[in-house]
Amino acid sequence: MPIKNIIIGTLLCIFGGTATALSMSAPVSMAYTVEITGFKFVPETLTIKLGDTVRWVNVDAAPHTATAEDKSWDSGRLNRQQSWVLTADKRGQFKYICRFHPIMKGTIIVEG
Ligand SMILES: [Cu+2]
Repeated sequence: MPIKNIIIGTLLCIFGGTATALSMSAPVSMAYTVEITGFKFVPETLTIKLGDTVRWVNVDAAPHTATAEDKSWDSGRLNRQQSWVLTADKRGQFKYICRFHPIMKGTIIVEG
């Protein structure tokens, strides 16, 4: 094998490795799902990071909402098979309810 090819091969390995390391350390946002089923939010408590998204999907026949107790966000009415996505842009612990059935409670914890 000519020496030139060996050098190019080595360089590709070095840059390939660097690219992998960079992509592993770059922030990756995660997408979570909360299923609304049986008049419950599942999971009831979800811990995520800033920039992550949460999708509420209503699989019940009854309509529901996901509404922050402090009213900072509200899915509005979600009929069966409808969903709504929230992007976490603030740290903290956010309790939420269903406006139609306030006994339904959930918590989203956003860490930095
Ligand atoms: Cu409800």
